Amino acid sequence: MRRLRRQGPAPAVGVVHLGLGAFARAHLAVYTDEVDATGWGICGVTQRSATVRDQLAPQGGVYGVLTGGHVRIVGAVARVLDGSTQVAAVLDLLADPRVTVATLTVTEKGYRRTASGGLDTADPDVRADLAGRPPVTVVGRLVRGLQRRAAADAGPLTVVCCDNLPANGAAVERLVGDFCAALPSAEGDAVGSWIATHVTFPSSMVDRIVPATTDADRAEAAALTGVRDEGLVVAEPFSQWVLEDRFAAPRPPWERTGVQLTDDVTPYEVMKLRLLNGVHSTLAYLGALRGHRTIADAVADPALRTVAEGVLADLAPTVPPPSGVDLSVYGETVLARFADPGLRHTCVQVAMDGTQKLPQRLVSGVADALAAGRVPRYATLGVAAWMAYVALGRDAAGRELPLDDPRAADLASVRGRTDAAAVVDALLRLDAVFGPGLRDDVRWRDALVEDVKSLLSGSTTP
Ligand code: CS2
Repeated sequence: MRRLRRQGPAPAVGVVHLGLGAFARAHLAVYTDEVDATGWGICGVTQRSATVRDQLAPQGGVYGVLTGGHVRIVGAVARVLDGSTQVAAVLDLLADPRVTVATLTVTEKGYRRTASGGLDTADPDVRADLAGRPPVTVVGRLVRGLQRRAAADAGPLTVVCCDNLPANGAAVERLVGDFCAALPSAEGDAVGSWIATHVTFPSSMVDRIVPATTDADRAEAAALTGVRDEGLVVAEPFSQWVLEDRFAAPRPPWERTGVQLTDDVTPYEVMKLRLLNGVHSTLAYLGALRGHRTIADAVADPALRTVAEGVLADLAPTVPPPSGVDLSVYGETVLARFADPGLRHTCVQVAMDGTQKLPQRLVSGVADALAAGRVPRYATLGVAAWMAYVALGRDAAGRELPLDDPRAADLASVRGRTDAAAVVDALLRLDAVFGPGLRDDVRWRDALVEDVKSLLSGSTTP
């Protein structure tokens, strides 16, 4: 079968994107593709492996997005660089005056943050980037690229974080500042003050469910289009992007393609992280423990649907609703999206990187509820399910559950343990996940121990 290929010229590159995973291809690139302008092509940079470059380069960057039996061909990715071997080209692009926006989807763990949200300067990759090798980390790449941009006097640029972190723009701005501060002082001061006057970091809330692409998806798309597409991504019909309107330089006119520009993204971010992602993670851990393969299977299980509704009810009072949004309608929509049987989003995919996800998805909402005087029973069960997933490492049928987490070494001591109190106390000590206030809340700790105990004893019905 013929391979999908670009017809005609690629758009000129105006956006550089770090972390060209499936999500960015189904979200940012689709919005950008709809912008009717030729100057807003994306140069996508793969962050850790060359696979996406190897899939897309022979197709001229063109790929399809499979949604509910329909394939949409996307041409916005004009060029793809392999971040592991083409670092100099990435830095040159960040210093190119025609590039005025840098977007990021490197996942939570890509930022190398400490428990308090600063740059982890003890991380070996961060240290090596600071010492001056061709940078590997996203923050190292940004700062080294911006140093070149300052030297080239190439003008202002906007950095748009599109990862699921609270106040994601401010979070990246802080990390960039920390990197500059850790450089030799004259060098760090020079780039730091250039960034302060030439670069902005608007926050954004991004939302689209994009499961990993399977061979079956590629076969389905090929049957629909008659061409082979190695870069195919799969996505649900829903898509949302709320973006803080704080750009330092020209940007694609995304508002024409449905992006909501706003002065304050915070209420949207908190709502999405807690009411969508918090419920997603809860379903992922409990679903995996009960032997469900996908999130759709999990939410179709009446016991787990009750839990999902309970998490929504627990966390909604901790969310200041964005203007005009009814949180109960939002929650129902979220559950309907999870129930989409066509998505085949696996529980173990969502379960990955729990230490990076739990704080903003479940723990911060639990802390707010406790501060308001109540123990949020279902959100607590979500946290307990993560603990049981880590400790048990097996589902109800005895099948192994993968522990895919950058802090897997810190979790190893509880793997295989059956004493609920010991598991809870060991995991509560992880600063990166739980703050001291929570750890010392006896009511909450007791509720967790009770839930973990029943999950460890094989009772997966809450
Ligand atoms: C999911 C998200 O994998 C996960 O952790 O919760 O990727 C989720 O699908 C997206 O945030 C939806 O916008």
